[in-house]
Amino acid sequence: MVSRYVYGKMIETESVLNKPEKTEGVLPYFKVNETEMTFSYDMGEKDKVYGLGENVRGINKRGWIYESKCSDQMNHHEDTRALYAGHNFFVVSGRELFGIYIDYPGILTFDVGYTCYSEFKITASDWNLDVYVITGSDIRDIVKQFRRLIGRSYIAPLWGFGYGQCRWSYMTADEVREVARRHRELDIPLDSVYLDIDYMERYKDFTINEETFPDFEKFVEEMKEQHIHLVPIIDAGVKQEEGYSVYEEGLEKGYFCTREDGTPFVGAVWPGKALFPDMLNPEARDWFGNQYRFLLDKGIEGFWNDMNEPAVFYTEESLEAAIEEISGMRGQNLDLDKFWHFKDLVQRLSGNENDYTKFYHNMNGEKIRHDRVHNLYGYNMTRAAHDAFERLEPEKRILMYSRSSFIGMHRYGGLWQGDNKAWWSHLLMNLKMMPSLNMCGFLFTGADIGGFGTDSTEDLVMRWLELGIYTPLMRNHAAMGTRKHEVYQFENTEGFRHVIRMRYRLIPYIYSEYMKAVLNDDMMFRPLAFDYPEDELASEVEDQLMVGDGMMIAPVYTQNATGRCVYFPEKMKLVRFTKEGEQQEEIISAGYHYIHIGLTDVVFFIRPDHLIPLSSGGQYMDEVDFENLSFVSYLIHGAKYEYYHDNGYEKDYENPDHIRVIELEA
Ligand code: MIG
Repeated sequence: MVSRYVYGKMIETESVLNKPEKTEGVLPYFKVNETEMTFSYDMGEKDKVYGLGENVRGINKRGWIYESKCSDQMNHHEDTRALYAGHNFFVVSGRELFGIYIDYPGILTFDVGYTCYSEFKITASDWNLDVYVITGSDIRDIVKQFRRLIGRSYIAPLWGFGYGQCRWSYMTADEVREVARRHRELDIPLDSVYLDIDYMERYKDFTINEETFPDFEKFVEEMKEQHIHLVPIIDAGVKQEEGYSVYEEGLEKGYFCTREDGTPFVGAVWPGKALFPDMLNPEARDWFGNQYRFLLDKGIEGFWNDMNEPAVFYTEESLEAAIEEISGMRGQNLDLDKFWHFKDLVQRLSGNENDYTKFYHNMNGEKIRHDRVHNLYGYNMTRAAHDAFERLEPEKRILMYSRSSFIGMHRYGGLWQGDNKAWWSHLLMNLKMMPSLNMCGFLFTGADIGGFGTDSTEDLVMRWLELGIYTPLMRNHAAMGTRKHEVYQFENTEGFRHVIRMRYRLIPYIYSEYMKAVLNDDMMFRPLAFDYPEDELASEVEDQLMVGDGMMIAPVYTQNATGRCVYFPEKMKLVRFTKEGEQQEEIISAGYHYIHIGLTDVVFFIRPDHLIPLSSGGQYMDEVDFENLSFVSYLIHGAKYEYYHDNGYEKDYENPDHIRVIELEA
């Protein structure tokens, strides 16, 4: 059951499509304090809190304080409060069971037993919000009801599920060709190579550097002949440069965010000074979306939207003020406090909250200061792209995912989990984030495999791929200046070939489970707690997941480990695929077991009376045969599997012919 409680008058976010009538009366569960603008809930000793989408820390969110404040977080750690998203949905499970969604475009704080272990306190920045309370028979049921409110999740094209290689600093078309060549030569499957900001001319959106990427259209075609898709990045900020048509046109039409006095707001990002398209103005959004045509016309079929929190490195005045203050320090004896302040002056320039109070949106004629609607920006950039794809390429599924997001954006694209590090802890974080993102409707997601911001190692890339083979988005990515970690940079070619090939063998299952999750408003990745609610040990497992209907995974996330402890909430079958081509199976009883998982082993577990369909693989998705399947199964009485398969490109998702029931007898 869903009830909607209304406080003040919310600025419309359009995250909820099917709004129920507002409920009169007192909000259940949470105490409301209008003057403090807070909601608080008394948590029982054993209460757990799930959800909040993209955030650091546990599957159970209790014990930390999180903020919904979309931020460019190049250096996030366990103590980071806000990542790139505003995902204000959670479920409390314990003495009581309920879900809450706070529909609110501004900054929110979720103190989940951080200040006081027994109190869950939510603080808003102004008192104009809608609160949805959802009750149901279990967590999954609550999630489904929530998802029904917010509408169906984005569906990616089949090739988007293939392995993708990215690196910030592929400087020329030849470097990109090299990635493709190495993969094909070594028989390591590949479906896409990403183009980071280096393909553009001076970081200008919707331009191509003709010197380094000559004859782009032909290049796209040449790659497609090898069944490889190029996926360019699009940044939120538009370079301020005379003669640059996107800038000039946007300026002339008044489509950029403005200062209070109506002049355009200028902030600095990659290209230096840039203007920010007013993604909240429907006309400007249409206009920005139409710009993608430049690349669609060149044969591009997928994009990733970056810097759309929006990230602002600095503004002219903030930079000026900082320089001014720093100049005043010249010749001074800087003691500790002053020195820290000096460092802060520069560090605080980027993503500065003050800058977010300096510009305005035109929302259907109403002038609204950015900080009040901050979390809607990336969402609406991606919506701009999506709506344009619907107009320009209505028949096609276009790959689209974004860095920043808000609930509602899940209808328009997926997301990647932002600038992680080549840390083992971030491999685990990738796993933990999958279910909370699924709760919020984000099904097409994954993290930068191998780690983005620091030097990676061969074993970390291998282990990360062993998780990545299950995540809908499977992309290896690294930052400029870090050690190269394309899989062919390392010695263990056979191991990498095997692990990535397993993705293509597993894809009939992964794709089928993804599509069913989308079409049934369900979760593809679930904590064990959701499937085994009566099992107290299962409810504490934070490093294993249920994937789809019949599978459990337990990736290795410790360096030099050759196995790990795995909790089995019930008897399951272990399946191990070795790089030598062996398939080993073993029945494991319920409880804790140490499971050997060699560096290149792909291991997963099947629940009783379930089956996993497998293909024979392929070098790219279009080579995979989804008809002639083999199965791994654990049969006691027999298994029945709903296999979803469409051609991966058309949009007739609901066609009943896409579902077939596969039955195996014991
Ligand atoms: O602040 O385009 O998250 O994936 O490689 C850096 C360069 C800007 C941030 C993205 C990252 C991308 C990088 N971008």
